[in-house]
Amino acid sequence: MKNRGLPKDFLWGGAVAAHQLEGAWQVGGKGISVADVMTVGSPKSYRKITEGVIEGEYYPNHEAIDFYHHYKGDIKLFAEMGFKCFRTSIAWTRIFPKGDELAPNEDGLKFYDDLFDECLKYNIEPVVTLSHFELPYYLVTEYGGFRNRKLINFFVRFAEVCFERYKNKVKYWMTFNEINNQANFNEDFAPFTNSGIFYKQSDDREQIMYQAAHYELVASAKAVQIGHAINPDFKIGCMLAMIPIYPETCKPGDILMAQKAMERKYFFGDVHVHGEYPNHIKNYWQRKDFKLYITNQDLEFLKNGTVDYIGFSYYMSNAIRKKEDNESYEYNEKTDLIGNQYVKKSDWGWQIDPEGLRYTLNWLTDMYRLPLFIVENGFGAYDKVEADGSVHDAYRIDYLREHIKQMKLAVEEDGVDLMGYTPWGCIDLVSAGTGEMEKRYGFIYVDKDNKGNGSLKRSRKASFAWFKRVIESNGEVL
Ligand code: P53
Repeated sequence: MKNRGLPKDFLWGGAVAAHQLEGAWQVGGKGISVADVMTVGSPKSYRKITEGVIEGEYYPNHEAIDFYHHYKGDIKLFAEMGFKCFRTSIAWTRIFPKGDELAPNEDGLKFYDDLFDECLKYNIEPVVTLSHFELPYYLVTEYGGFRNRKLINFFVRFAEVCFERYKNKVKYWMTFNEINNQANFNEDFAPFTNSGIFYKQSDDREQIMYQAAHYELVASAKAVQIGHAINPDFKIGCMLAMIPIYPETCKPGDILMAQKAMERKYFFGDVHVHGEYPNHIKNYWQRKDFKLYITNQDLEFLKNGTVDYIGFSYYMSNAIRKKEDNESYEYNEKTDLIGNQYVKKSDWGWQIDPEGLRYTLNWLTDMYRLPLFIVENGFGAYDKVEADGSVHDAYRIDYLREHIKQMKLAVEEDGVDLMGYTPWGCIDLVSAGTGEMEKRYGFIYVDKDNKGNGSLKRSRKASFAWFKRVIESNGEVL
């Protein structure tokens, strides 16, 4: 017999991040964030990170889709789709423009009051990420980003101000978006967006990454404790980028290699959930002779600030093989991942793997036994606007349908405890990885191109009506 469907109170919605849609980069006293110094890239190249805002460069996040001035109309469209929740982030630089101030910026706080009120008007529950790739740039230039222990308290102050201010409007929180991206320390994007770290030639990148991650994990744990004290009903989660790494074959070396690569990428979850570092990572640090600044008090904070749920993004899966000479199962994310011949890729090379979502939901449940929340999933694709203005995004519907099917199987057959599902970029926005507008995820089309031209006009894509039916039927009509 088939089990019941998704829970009645399942949180269907959509997800975005402040810097990718708000624009208004200098309105209301907002400071410059790390996203404000990144230019536009392409499907094959990351964005350039400039030293400050340089004249003549194009910075797509400065205006983005100007959600700051369009949010009322946009939320009305979300309500029309039947959203039960809306995931966004609070731009740190609206609240603390430089990051080290003692008092917050009232204009910024007021903006989010209005935004959350607008959601609540339609019974849309705000789901809020505190740090989503938008650290104050001043903390990078003056403090070195999360290389610096002082950042712990700057973040905690920011978190506390938000918890206190919105304690009656927001129940669901997450601390650091995709905290584990920075495990890929050999490239420059994740260290900068996660932690405001700009590596110098002489840096030991890996050691610095573990140190920054530690400070963030402590900052997260402190915030969780403070949040629960402010409102015991708060649900505060971590946020992981889940890209499972499969073994290429059943060769024992490949299996173990995949396991080791997974450990390197996902130990962050162990610390968030169990409040302590797993032995494999402590032993690894020892073997590498890393000198990390970790105090006993830090460890106590970690222990007492464990999360209530696991929020995660899922877009794709990866694979790995053990190379003959890799006796110690070293892992370099930048160079070691290999293609999977059994799955197709998006135009950006992301491997499409719906069953991988079910695998991920089970893996996280087996590891952590906490409620899960899929806070990002979706298909970045080029859309074509027809002469009559419509967008037939059947490919996006296909991607989402196949993933939702697997998500349902995980709940109904495997018994996974799942809180909700918020597809990424429910309205077209600036891509985090490439800065493009034309890598689109939305149910709502926004007229703007990669160079910044366009009317910013919003229109419904075919997937809009489709997703509305999905929500209406609680996932039964796909
Ligand atoms: P974009 C890499 C891999 C998986 C998720 O990404 C990632 C990234 C970073 O690019 O980021 C998350 O816009 C992130 C969002 C981001 C979204 O996935 O590069 O939380 O901010 O926009 C999609 O296509």
